[in-house]
Amino acid sequence: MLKKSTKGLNGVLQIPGDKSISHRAVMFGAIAEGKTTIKNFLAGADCLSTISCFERLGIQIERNETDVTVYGKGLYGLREPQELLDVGNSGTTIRLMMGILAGQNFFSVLAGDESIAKRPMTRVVTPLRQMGALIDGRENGGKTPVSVRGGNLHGITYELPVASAQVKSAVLLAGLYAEGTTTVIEPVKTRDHTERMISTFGGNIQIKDASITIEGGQELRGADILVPGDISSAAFFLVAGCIVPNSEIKLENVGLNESRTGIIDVLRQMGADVTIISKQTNEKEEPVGDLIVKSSSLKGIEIGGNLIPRLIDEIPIIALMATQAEGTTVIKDAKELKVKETNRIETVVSELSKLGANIVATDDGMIIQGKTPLKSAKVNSYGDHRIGMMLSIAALLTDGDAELENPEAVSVSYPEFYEHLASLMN
Ligand code: SPQ
Repeated sequence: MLKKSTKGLNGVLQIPGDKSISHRAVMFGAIAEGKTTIKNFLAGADCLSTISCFERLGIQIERNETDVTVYGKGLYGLREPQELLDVGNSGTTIRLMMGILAGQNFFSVLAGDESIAKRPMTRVVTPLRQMGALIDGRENGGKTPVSVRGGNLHGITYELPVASAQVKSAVLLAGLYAEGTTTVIEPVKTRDHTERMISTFGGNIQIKDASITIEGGQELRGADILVPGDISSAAFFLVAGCIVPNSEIKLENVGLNESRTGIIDVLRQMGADVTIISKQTNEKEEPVGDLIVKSSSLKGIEIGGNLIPRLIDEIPIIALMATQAEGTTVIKDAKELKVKETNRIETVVSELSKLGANIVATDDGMIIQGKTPLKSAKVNSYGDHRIGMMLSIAALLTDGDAELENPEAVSVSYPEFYEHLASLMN
């Protein structure tokens, strides 16, 4: 049962580590020479799947809550796994690992849960085959389970047909194993954590406008990584703070990488009272700051174009925010939502409609009319963590207690979510 908020949300939260960065820290740690330490690692189900896959590839990893040590064995230190590599619910794990496995002179099989079985893999399989990897699977390698027999790769120049950080990262990781140069050209800039991490681990990477180039055969060295709080997790409380009356929330140590801060641009455009109170930037590493958000009057806006990859995972919670804004919000150019953990156009529209929102699906997004009072209903996360968290925030505004089916999905990216929410309601 989800609770309605009566007194507003007030307090300070330390947002757990960034999911994208935690995955990459383990992956680069495994293929670098020597020890990597990771602090503020996200101990969510997705990142734990990444750890268990690398253990199956022969890498020793120690974890004490959010402190992780990876004993890297260099580019060619992984060994053929005896069992299937289970990626759970994690698209990032499977797609980035396919890039690394494409470089290995052995056989491996990857699979995950029901949601992963529906998600498209052709987008990574196509460039990796062009580089020389042998990949097979259901639907000609387009769906899991997929098998990879790697080795003998050569560099390619690849223009991404969709804006995807996962595809870009898979090609760059394979590029580390390829003979010659690998260049990826992005149609629109996507999150750049892989590029930053290649530098942090001592690798050489050139970025010029939309082209990213690396040379094969470079050796990486272990590093000490401090993972910033995940802005995609912070987004739920940023929106909650705006739409629940009498609220003021401080979120500490949130990652503010420009390629992820689209949510802050949208909050500001919609009229939200949000302040960044400190910002440390260490050029190659990840910028971090604290955020304060207060209850706000919001107005509808249009969201599309180059902004979409900078906030793709925040669209479910932005849709909820739009139900509480005056006027129309149009979200477009976001077809990619259809191939996430659920079809997020469908699940956002169906579940918010049950709560009384005025929202319709379009082919590449949704249109929301606000401001609408929300009513209590039985809703479902359908196993999608971001849908579960969005609905739990929506329930703070319903006229009675709402019921959420499959609430445990939130543990994929934010195991402490319900505890954090409850702490703000005291
Ligand atoms: O890892 P997964 O399951 O794909 O997770 C999601 C999420 O909501 O947490 C997407 F459903 O985030 C992706 C994101 O949408 C994480 C990611 C990354 O770490 O590189 C990139 C984005 O996906 P894509 O397909 O645009 O590359």
